[in-house]
Amino acid sequence: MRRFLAVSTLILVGSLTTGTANACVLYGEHVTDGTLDLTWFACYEANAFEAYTLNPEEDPCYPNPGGDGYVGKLVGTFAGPHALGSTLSGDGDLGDYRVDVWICVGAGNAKRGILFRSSEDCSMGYQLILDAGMFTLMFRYADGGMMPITIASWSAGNIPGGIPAVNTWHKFSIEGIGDQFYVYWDDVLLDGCPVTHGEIASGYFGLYLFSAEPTDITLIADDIVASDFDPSAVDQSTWGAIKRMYVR
Ligand SMILES: [Ca+2]
Repeated sequence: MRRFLAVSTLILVGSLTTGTANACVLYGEHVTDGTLDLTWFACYEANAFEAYTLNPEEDPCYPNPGGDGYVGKLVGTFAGPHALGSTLSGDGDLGDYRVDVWICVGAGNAKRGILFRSSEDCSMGYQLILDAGMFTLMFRYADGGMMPITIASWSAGNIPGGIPAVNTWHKFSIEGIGDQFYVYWDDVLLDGCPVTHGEIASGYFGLYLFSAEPTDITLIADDIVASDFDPSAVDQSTWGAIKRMYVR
């Protein structure tokens, strides 16, 4: 019996480590051939997500992880008292899903990150944000008020790989299953996950950019993938425990 269980566990973990047996890509943005693959919309006037080609001579974010040179650029325009940029894609009915986004973290001059289960006007939803100084990662909840509320945060030694260097690419990921949130940095599950929070059940995914400085700012991102999965393949109550077995 014990041997049977061990073999079953191996098969189960094996099927998960191969990655996508139970996952289905819902939306993918790779800026294929230099044009946007998805429809993106702005939360605020003058914000736009646009296709952009990295210049090997001038762009500090070159090369991008996908290697094609084609990325997306979000511009945050200063409109006093701050510069803000947000863009969304997907569907407002998306509930249990995962989003993975590669972001060039920039020069430490702005908050940059991703939106999850966002409302159409970006006033409500969840966020994974790298702070402007790049010392802190924050999982936040926007409740419609002026300031998003930090639910969990990770600083310095608690960020896998440590404080990121300027203009390096990192993978931001959030997976929400009901009120359970698994937050990943470069595919590493962050300490304290899953985080339990039950305020928002569904919404769009997107990008977030903010600076208190009076200057225009940009966010460069690529390979934005939203995926669904079939939790019936594993017992719901042990889904997190099994996933942690194969997380690096
Ligand atoms: Ca690309």
